Amino acid sequence: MRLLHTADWHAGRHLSRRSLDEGLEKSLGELVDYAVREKVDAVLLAGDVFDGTKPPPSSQQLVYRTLMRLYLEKIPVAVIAGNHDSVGHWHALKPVFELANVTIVSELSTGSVHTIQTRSGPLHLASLPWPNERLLSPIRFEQSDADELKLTWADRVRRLVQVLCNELKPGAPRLLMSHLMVNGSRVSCTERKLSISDTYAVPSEIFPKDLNYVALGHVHTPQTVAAPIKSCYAGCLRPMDFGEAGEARGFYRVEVGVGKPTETEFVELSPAQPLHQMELQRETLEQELDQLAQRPGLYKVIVHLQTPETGLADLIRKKLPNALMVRTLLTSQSHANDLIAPEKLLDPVETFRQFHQSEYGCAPEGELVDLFLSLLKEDALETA
Ligand SMILES: [Mn+2]
Repeated sequence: MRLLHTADWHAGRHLSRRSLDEGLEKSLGELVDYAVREKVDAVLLAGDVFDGTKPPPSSQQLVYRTLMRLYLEKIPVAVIAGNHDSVGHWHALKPVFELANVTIVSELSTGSVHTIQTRSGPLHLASLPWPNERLLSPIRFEQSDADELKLTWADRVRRLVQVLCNELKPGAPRLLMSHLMVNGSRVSCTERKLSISDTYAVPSEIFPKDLNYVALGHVHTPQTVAAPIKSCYAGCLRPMDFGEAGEARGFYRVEVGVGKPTETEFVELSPAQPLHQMELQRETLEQELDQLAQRPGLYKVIVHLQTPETGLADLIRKKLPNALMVRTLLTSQSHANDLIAPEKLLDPVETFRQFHQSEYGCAPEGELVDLFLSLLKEDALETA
């Protein structure tokens, strides 16, 4: 049986106010084309389908159109909610998408075990969406109340995985899909910091050895997790921040069968909106911008300068409209990262002076300080 394991689409994501959905649309198109061409039996979508709990209508349309294309190609889909998704939103969509052979699991439950009928036979799937504490703590296991109260968050996740996987019947491939942080995974720079901390991490030993595969979402770097059974993070479908520039993005092709070792292959997609971080010298700036403007992608431009220059960001954006972020770095700025003494932060004018000094290598002019003071007064009046 051939599966396509994907996760972390983050539809509706913006980078410096630019929507990244254009690149996502192309990647989703390639994903569906691949599923059709390679005769994939089912698609597993392991959470963070949307970037926020109130996704824009255009992003919703993009996701639903993709799911409908898979339905029209007779490829069943299973979806779980991630920490960025709205549990209620997916719950509301459930009855509609059931008609299109899309199985949605948004809430934590000991009963989230489904048999998905595919062209190559049935597939038994246990689903564990993002186990947030509020949804996890009301779940009861077969223990006395007093014992249950002693269970930590990780204990509860472990118990839930056990209970779910015990429900998986034999005779067909048995899988677990979860949106979860597993200890020791290599993280990217775009996951929410708390959600990848040790507080919300579980050891991979909690996955039962008799499963055929664990399809994971949450961590944005695609990887095979060190675990007793084959477990992978599909990673996000395309780069989402300049810190991820150049990292491989795509999905996993997974071959599973009863009594056979599971085989996985990472399928890399070339991003439609590649992200580039460029460090340029002021002397050759114009010339280099002209060249960059010929290449597709979104840019973060860092310019090395001898002296501060007003209007530089406007000049850069005029020549390279895809420069979403512009930073300047003064050659004399050796003390740029010096920390400002905390007591000085109490005086806003002094803080502003220090900021100007570290950012532009010189003290602000009197006129600029006056302007800063008038803005400060305006703000004080507004917030009073
Ligand atoms: Mn994510």
